[in-house]
Amino acid sequence: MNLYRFKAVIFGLLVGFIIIFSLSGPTYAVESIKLEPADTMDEIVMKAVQVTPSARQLEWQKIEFAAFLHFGVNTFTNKEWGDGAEDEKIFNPTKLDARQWVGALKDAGVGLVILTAKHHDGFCLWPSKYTEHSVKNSAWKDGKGDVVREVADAAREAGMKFGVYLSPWDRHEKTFGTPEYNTYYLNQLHELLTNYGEISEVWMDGACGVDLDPRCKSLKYDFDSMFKLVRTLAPNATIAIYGPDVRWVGNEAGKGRESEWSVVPDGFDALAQDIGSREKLLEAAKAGKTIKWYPAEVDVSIRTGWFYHKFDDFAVKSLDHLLDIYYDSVGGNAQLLLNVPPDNRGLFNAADVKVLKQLGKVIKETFKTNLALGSAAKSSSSCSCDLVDSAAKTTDGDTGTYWTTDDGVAAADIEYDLGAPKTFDVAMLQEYIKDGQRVEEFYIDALDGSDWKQIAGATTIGYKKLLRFNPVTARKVRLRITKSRIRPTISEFGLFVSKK
Ligand code: FUL
Repeated sequence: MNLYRFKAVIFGLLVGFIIIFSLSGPTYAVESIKLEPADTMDEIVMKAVQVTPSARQLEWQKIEFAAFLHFGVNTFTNKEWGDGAEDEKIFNPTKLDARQWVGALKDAGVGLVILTAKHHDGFCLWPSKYTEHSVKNSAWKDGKGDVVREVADAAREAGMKFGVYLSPWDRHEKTFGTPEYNTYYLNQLHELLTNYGEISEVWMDGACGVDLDPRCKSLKYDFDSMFKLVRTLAPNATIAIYGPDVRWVGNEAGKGRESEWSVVPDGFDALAQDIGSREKLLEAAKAGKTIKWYPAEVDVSIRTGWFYHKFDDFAVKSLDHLLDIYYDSVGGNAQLLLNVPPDNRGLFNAADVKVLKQLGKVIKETFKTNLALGSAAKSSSSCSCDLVDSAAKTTDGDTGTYWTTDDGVAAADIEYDLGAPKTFDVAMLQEYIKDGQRVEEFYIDALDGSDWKQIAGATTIGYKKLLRFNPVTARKVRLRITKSRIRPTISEFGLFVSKK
C-alpha cells in the first residue's frame, strides 16, 4: 500500500469512527452529578440532563404496576403496628393460598409482588435462624410453614417478579438500637437473598415511632453494609425508600405530583410539591448539592389500613378510585405499588378480588388499541444525527427508538395524521429516559376544521404520562412541546379510548 492509500484508509477509519461515536448517543450519562454554587442555569440544566437511570432503575420503571402484601401477626391482632410481644401461636392462616393472591394480582396487571417478610413487630414470615419470633413457632402448619417461600414460588410460577419488605425497625429484637442489630439485620437479609430465588426489590421502610420505642432515638443503621449486601447477592434488585434506587412519593393516598421529576437533589423535602424544577435545582446548586436519578413510587392500600381488618371490608376502594390512582401514578412518571392485604384465613377477600379483576380489564382494554400507532408524523425540527425526520419513531410502537431535536432546540412540534377522523379520550406520551428527563411543558392540539384546538397539556412526561380528557374526534393531532431541557425526546405517542 502506498503512503497516499494508507493515509486515505486511516482517514476513512477515523471518519467512520466519529460517525459511529456520534450516532451512539450521549457518552456523558451519569447516575448522579454535583452542582456547584457558581453554576449558571444553563450549566445546571446541562448537568441535569446528563443524569440518567441505572439499568436496574430502568427495568424497575418498566414494571409500572407492583403490589404490596401486608400480612403477619397484625392480621390476627387487628393492629397496624404490632409491639413485638405477640404470641407466635396466634399466626394461623388455615386456608393460606398464595396462588389465589398472585392470581388476583396478575388479573389486575401487576408485574412485581412485594411481601412484608418482616414488619415493625419483628415477626418473620419465614423460619429465620436468628429469632424465635417467626412462623416456626406458630400454629400454622405446626411451625413447618414458610410464607416467603409460598409467595416467591407462586409469583415466579405466574411470571411475576418477587420482592421483600424487611422492616429495619424491629420492636421484638433485643439488640435493636445497638450496633449488633446491624449484624442481625444483615443475617436476615442474607437469608432472604439466598434462599428464595431472584429478589427484585428490597423495601427498607423508614418508619420508627420514637413515642412507642425510645430506641429509635439512638438509631444508627449501617446502610453501607446493607446496600452492599443487596448489590452483591441481588445485583438487579432495586433498594427502595431508605435505599438509593426508588423514592417514596411523599404520601400514602395514591397521589403523584403535577410535575414528577426523576432527577432530584440530595436532601429534598419528600413532602414538598416541587422537588425537581429549575428553581429547586438552582437552590441545590447554591448549596453545592448532588443531583441523582431517583424515581418515585406511589404506595397506597386498596383499603384504609395496610393490614387486613374486618371493618375495612366496606372500605375497599372503588374501580373509579383505583383508576384515578393508576392514571396519577403510572400515568405520572411513577410506579404504582398497590397494597392488597390477605385476611386471617390467608386469602384475599372477595371484594378485593372483584375490583382487581375489573381494574385489570379496564386497563387492558383501554390500552389494547393505540389509534396513533403507525400514523404518519412530521416534526418542526428533528435531530441532524438522523438523516431524515425521525418523528415517525414516536408512533412505531417501539420504546427503544425515539425522536429528538438538536441541542438548543428546546421547543418543537410533531404533527400526526391518523389517516381518518378518529375519536379518543386518552393520550400517552413517553420520553426516552435513557437520555434523561427533559420535557418541562407540552400541549396536545386537535385540528378542528382549519383551527388547532388545545385539548390537553401538562408539564413533565418522564417514563410515561397519561392524560384524560373529554372525547375528541379528529384526523390530525399535534404534540406541541413548548419547554424542555436542552432538547426534548419522545419515544412513544399514543391515543386511546377509555373503556370505563
Ligand atoms: C409505613 C409503615 O409504618 C406502614 O405500616 C406500612 O408498612 C407502610 C407501607 O410504610 O412506613
